[in-house]
Order: sequence, then structure tokens, then C-alpha cells
Amino acid sequence: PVSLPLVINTWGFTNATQKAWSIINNGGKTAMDALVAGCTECEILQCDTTVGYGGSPDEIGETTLDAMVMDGKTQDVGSVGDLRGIKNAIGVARAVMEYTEHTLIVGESASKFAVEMGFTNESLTTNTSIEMTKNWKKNNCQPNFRQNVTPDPKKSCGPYKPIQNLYNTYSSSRIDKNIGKTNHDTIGMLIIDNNNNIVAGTSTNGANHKIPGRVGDSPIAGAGAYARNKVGGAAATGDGDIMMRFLPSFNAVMLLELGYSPEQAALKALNPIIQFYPSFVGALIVTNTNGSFAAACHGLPNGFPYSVRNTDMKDVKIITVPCV
Ligand code: SD4
Repeated sequence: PVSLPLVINTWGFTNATQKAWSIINNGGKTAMDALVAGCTECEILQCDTTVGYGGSPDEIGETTLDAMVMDGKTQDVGSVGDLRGIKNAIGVARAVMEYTEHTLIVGESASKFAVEMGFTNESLTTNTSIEMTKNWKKNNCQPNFRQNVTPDPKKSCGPYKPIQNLYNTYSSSRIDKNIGKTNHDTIGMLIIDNNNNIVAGTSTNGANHKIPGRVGDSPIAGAGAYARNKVGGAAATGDGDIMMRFLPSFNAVMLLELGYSPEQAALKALNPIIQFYPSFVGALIVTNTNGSFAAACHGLPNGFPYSVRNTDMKDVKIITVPCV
């Protein structure tokens, strides 16, 4: 028995789930309306400071946003990468889908497009993001994530080992060991309406202290999220620089099409990533269009929490899946 509609999203971002649920469950609005409202809620609340303004500043302290929406019925996609000075990234992604022939618009040009579409241009910097940049600079001798950068001779921290540093920084910064919760994370959301139409979306401020211009997996269709009517959908969170090389969301949906269960599809879609990058940290949520869902993760010691609501549930539920 199916129990639609369904809202499912990454992490314990239950306010977003609740917002989307209140819209899809009341009728009159589309799954896309609910998706954009749900993810916008996280952008407003700055979920874990990893969605929306004021988090994950790049090397020079600017917060930039990536987001996408995908409609499973039409295969239409709209997305933005490296969006600057606009808070509602998922709203702009939807405008790309609905008002242009394009799929992905990036950088300053995406900001200009957003302003044309009526979004407000404002700073995404906050005291928190300024503090984050200051602390990071204090502990780093030179810009992060580059090879062949000469260490600053006045400081005693060279020589720089960028690749290793990247993964260590990433995985340790993602988990607050005291409360056992991850504190850095993208929202990826999947919604199925009563007629089995599925939509998918993401919104994030990406990786901490990235090189300016870095775009992650979240706005890439098939990497950050994917949706196809009559099959299902998937959305990803984690190390996007790695994930976008494997298109895990597309992979998971193709595995559903081959007849695998959502759980099998989630696990199998992560497999090649783990084979090539054993220290990979990330997770996938997967649902088929009947509303059966599952998740899988790798590298999160306390497992991966995700948020769900359907008509069988009295309230939004957080489910935590242990990692493989
Ligand atoms: C990225 N996948 O930009 C995003 C980051 C993320 O939790 O999921 N953070 O790489």
C-alpha cells in the first residue's frame, strides 16, 4: 500500500520537511511549489549554517550558493552555481527552469539574472562567516586546496599537503563529536504528489574555504539530485568534489529502473565512490514513485539522519541509517 504524498530530505532538517508537507498535503499547489518552499525554509533558517547565507565562506570570505530543481515528469532542470548576493538560491534555480531554455547559470551572471527575475541583491556575509574566515586564516599559511603553493616563511606551518588536508578538514569539520551530529550539510529533497509525480531539489553553500568559483555536486543534475516519473528520485549530500565524478543520484534512479529496491539502489550507487575514494564522506536518499524510500551513507560514524513525512506518519520523522 502506498501512502502519498511523500516528503523526504537529507539530515534532520525537519522545519523544511514540515514546510513542504504543509503545502503538498493541503492541495491546490504542486510538488514543485512544496519543494521550493521547503528548501527555501532551510535557506532562511540557515540550516546548520550549510544552507543559505552566512555559512561555508570561500577563501576570501564570501558565501556563494548552489541549488537545483528537477521535475520528474518533464525532465526539466533549473540550477545555479556560485550564486552571489542572492539568498533564495532554490528560487533562482526554479526561475532558470521556468523562464529560460537553459539548465545551469553561474556566478555574477546568475546574480544579474536573479535580479532581473525580481530577487533582492544583498550581502550573504554575516558575523559568523567573518569569524569562520578569520579562524581559518589564523591556522592556514596560504590559500587552501592548492598544490605547489609556497608556504609563508614567516609562519611555521609549511610545507603544505593539500590533498590530504582536504579530506581531513572535510570529514573532521563535518562532525561535532560532542553532540554526535553532523553540522555541515546540504539539503536535498524529494517530493511525490498524490498522482505519483516526483520532483527533486538541492540547496547548499557548498564546501568551507573553497577556492572562489568552486561549484559542487548540488546544482548538477544526476549528481546532487535526480527525478524521473514512473521510476523514482535520489538526492545526495557530502563531499561534492568527489560525488560529482560519479553521478550517484542518476545512478540510483537507473538502478531503481533495473528493479533494485530503494535501499539496494542507494547502496549500489555509493559503491563505486567508496571503491575509488575509501575516505569518502556522504549519503544518498532514494525513493521510488510509489513512495518506498531508503538511504545509505559512508564515513559518518554516527550514521546519517534524514527527515520524512507521508500520510502514514503523524508527524515528521527523523530516521537514522547506519553507514556501510
Ligand atoms: C558540496 N555536497 O558542495 C555539497 C556539500 C554538502 O554538506 O553536502 N555539504 O560539496
